[in-house]
This record gives sequence, C-alpha cells and structure tokens, in this order.
Amino acid sequence: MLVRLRSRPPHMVLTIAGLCMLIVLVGCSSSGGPAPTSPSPSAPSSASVSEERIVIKHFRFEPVDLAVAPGARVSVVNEDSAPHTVTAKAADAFDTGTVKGGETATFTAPPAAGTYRYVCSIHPSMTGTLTVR
Ligand SMILES: [Cu+2]
Repeated sequence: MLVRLRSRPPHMVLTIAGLCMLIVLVGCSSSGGPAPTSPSPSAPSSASVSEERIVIKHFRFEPVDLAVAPGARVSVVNEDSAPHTVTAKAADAFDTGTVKGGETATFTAPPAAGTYRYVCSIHPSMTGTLTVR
C-alpha cells in the first residue's frame, strides 16, 4: 500500500521525460544561435593598420632602417638574452621600455611623417632608424 502511494502515476513520468526533451532541444538551438560573432572584439580597427617588426639579434636592430606607415604598430622581438630597448632620440616619439631577453614588446609609430632615430638606452651603441611615411 505504501509503495503504491509513493510511485508516480505513468502520465507524470511522461511529462517529466517530455520536459527533459524540451530542455535538451532548447539547449541545442540556443547554443547554435549566437555563434557567428566577431572573434576579436579587442581589435576593432587594427585590420587597416599594418603590422611591422624589428628583431634585435646580436646587439643589432634588424632591419636597421625600417619604414612604416603613420601610427603603425611595431613589434620588437628581442632574440638576445640581454635586455634591450627601442627608444626614440626625439623625446616621447616612442619607447618600448626594457624588453627582456626572449620577449616581445610593441610600440606605436608616430603619426607624423619623418625620420626618427632611436637607440637602445641600455646599450647606446645600438642605433636604428624608423622612417614614417
Ligand atoms: Cu640593448
């Protein structure tokens, strides 16, 4: 008698099963819905800006004279074990700060066209030129 009272009626079980099906279906349709969105919201307008790169190797900048577009993002890859910087001689033009050995930094090229000489502030004999045009 007690067991019969506790057991659920058959229509109740069917309702629960149907509810589970509904949850699965809703879950499937909602996960497929908002999928095709922009993959990188952190870079909205960087596609039009060219990516340039200076490699530091054996205490030398490569290339020693790099021409970039105004406002270009320039990556500085330090392949030495020693730390280096890319520091413009013109105040505030650009400066990576210290880039540790094996690390990469980026800076933004000046918006104004011109020739910008730069040095490694740690090793002043290391010099290079960034041409903006
Ligand atoms: Cu250096």
